[in-house]
Amino acid sequence: MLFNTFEPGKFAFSAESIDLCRLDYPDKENLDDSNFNKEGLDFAKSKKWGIIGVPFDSTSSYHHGSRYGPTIIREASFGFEQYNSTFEKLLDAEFYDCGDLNAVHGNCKKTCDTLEEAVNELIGANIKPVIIGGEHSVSIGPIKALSNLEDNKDLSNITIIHLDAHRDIIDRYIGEKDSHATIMRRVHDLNPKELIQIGIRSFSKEEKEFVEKQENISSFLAKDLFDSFDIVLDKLNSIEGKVYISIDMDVIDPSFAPSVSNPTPNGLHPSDIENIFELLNNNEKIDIIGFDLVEVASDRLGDITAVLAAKIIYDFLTLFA
Ligand SMILES: [Mn+2]
Repeated sequence: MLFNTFEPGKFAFSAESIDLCRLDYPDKENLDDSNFNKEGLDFAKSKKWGIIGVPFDSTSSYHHGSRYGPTIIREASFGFEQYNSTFEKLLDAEFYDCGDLNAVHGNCKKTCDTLEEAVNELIGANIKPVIIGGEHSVSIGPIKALSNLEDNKDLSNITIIHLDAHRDIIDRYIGEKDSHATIMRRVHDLNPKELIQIGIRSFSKEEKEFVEKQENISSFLAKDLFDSFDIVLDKLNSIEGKVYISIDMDVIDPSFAPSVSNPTPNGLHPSDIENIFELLNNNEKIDIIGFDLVEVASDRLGDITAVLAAKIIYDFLTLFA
């Protein structure tokens, strides 16, 4: 990189290059893909993060355009200072931007399988995934990759924190099992320790009934959080162990984040996300092992939803990288 230039193609403040060969594999020649992380390296404690953009929006049911999310969010990241004044901390940790996945447009399954393989490569280098969508269906890629590291090959030791206006937990959407509207059902199929849904305000009767029957789903409706956000913070403070966070940007109120695939009125305030991050950062009983932010749908540089999405990723990396 030339002095006094910048690379808008990568997330601001990311390391200049990623050389997987030089990262600390324990013994690259003798890796058993399924369990090498249990020996030598404690993946859950790793502070290394790698960004993968996923420009895919083929199953979006309303506004298209989330395929441009990775591009406009990265561009927006250059609006921030390296000193994060929200948390009074420099974003000076080394993290990587690996670029965008080669999405297979029109094929959700192939795209998610490709992403799972890409995340496996990151995990192999002890790097945790930060996924920038793209539509919400892509979350299954990193979540499957992480579940395969577990003894049971499922999520029984992993808590999923899901911020969204929608439950996304119907079994099939217009007949399709793999869709941005079914993603949390596919996650639930992997037997999470707990699925914590926050900011919910749009769902079918069938989804409501399904959730009520499950012992491992906790639900916080947006309307219940307007009186007291502390109920969700108390819940997050009580969790232990490994945690994956998935943020659908439509969890935020459309007055702050209008450019999403399915805008839904009466949502969260941007500072609610800051408060959640701060609380999770103070919870010493948890290890965050993966993060995604999805559903920003706009092709316009400087879009305010992209700016807010970039701020959320910037905050996340400031605290957890
Ligand atoms: Mn949603």
